[in-house]
Amino acid sequence: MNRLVYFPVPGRAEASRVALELSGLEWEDVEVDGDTFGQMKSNGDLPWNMLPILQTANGTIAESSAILRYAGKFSGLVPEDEYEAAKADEFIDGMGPLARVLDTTFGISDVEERIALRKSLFEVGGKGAENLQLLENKLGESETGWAANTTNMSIADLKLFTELFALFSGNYDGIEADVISRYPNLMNYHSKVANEDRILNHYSGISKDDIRWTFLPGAFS
Ligand SMILES: N[C@@H](CCC(=O)N[C@@H](CS)C(=O)NCC(=O)O)C(=O)O
Repeated sequence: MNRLVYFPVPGRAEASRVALELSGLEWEDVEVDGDTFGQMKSNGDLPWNMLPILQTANGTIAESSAILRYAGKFSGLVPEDEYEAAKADEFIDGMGPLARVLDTTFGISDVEERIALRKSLFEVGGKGAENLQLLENKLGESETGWAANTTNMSIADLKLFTELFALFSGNYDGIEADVISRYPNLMNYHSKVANEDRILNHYSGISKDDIRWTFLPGAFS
């Protein structure tokens, strides 16, 4: 049995959760709190001292993108064409700055200061806005509409869809959902992925009050 261990939020594990669900592998979604994380760390259970990890029969895989690539192979979401597979990998690795965009804000305990910094990140000239514009341009250049211009949906789409839109779930104070409406290609992309059969089915039990509401069709319209 595979065990995906992470905190009880979409974050860096959600793309792998979706890939595992589509893979046909037996797996368990193990959601832990900070105390359990601390114990796992001191027990030496975390290869790079961070979550997520995937515990498999062969051993533990760390790093969210490595887990996604592994699960993606079982779910048919790694392109068979080597060039397309490399472009999907490029996209995943290129998303690093977006994944880290809020890092400087987590340590700020003053709520107003934290909110002000987060808002500024997504205003013109901010790092967040720069990242969104880069993604907006990349989606505009994609002939297939998939993130890495692959023939079919790939692991790059799982990563982009889950990590980008989860930023606007309300889980991070100061980041407002209406920011997304400034980016028409991101809006179209949201609709394309949210309405893709496997994604639609995966989130069919999710309500609008759930932290995963950002993955539902029409979430940002
Ligand atoms: N590059 C790693 C980053 C993982 C990461 O930043 N994990 C965070 C949670 S999102 C963590 O474990 N934080 C706890 C800590 O650093 O003490 C990945 O993509 O898996």
